[in-house]
Amino acid sequence: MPKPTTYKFCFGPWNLSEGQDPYGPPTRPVQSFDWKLEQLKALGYDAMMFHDDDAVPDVDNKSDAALKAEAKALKRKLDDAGIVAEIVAPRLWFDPRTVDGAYTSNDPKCRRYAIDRSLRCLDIAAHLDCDLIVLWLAREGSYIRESKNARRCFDYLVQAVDKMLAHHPKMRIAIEPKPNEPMDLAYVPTIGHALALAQLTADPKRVGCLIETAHALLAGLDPADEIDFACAFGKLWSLHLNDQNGLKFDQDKPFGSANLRVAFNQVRALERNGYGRKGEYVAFDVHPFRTTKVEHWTAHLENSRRTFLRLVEKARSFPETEAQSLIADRNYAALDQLVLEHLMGK
Ligand code: XUL
Ligand code: MN
Repeated sequence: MPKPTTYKFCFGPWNLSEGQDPYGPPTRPVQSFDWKLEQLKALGYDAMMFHDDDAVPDVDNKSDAALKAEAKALKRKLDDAGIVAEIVAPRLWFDPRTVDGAYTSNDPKCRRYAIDRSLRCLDIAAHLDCDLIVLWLAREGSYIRESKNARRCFDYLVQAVDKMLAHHPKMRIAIEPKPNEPMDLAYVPTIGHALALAQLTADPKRVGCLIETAHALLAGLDPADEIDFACAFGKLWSLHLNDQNGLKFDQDKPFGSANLRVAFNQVRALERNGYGRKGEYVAFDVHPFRTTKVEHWTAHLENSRRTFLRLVEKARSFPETEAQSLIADRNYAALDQLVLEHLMGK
């Protein structure tokens, strides 16, 4: 029996958000990066995840030398705090040049910008001693199907990933699929799409995936099955646990808060695949509610981690022998109830 995994935890500066939504302004004051890093440390987390411009603000207007100096200063700050940079992700959905997609824009100048920006994201990661880039392909899709040639777009996506692979020989790339929002329909909606795309690239070994609970649920899939699928390929390199109440906007709720059983099954899947044993982190891509008061600002992060660890205990104490005999007897009604009783406890 391998030793049980000791999980390591991560979140990003955007997970201490200020409460703005498409219908209203922030409900909490803006906080500095240093404050966010302090909270992360105080909560006992091990790593921080970054967008390129979380690490180097206004990255497009910085010289390579300035980018290096700022990234190295951040690295020193993280080292002093004993915190690791888990991933860096290019923010390819904000700039006007990404309005019609980044790598898949119809405009070649815009596609060029997206690739150049991604290469700079790789540079930032390298300065932070981090070997994993995450691509959330936010605007790679369309609102109007006829507006883009999807066949060509898949080629553009592969070409963009190939440029990144060539730029840095050690860097790995994890694709974070999401089926919709902001686009109506995304070109890479599921882990199956992400891993199939990886096979078309110049170095499939360096292209894997990141699963986000809410994104899998929005695709109508069970996140636990997505985890097992990705792990069958040895390609689950990062993870955004959260929760989602049905097919709505991306809610980024605390882990387990909408469906504890679905959360339990994700933890079981992580446990049976030994997720974390190669140094992978459990990241919570969760947001405070808009209603959250300043004094409760970090509760969703504390709660998500607590729920995760409670569910690890539940996974490890699951009555496996009893479950196996019910499975052998095809008594799935009793198995169903066994799971519920176990989750409800005494
Ligand atoms: C968007 C999302 C992003 C990515 C990082 O839904 O999950 O925060 O995780 O760019
Ligand atoms: Mn995410």
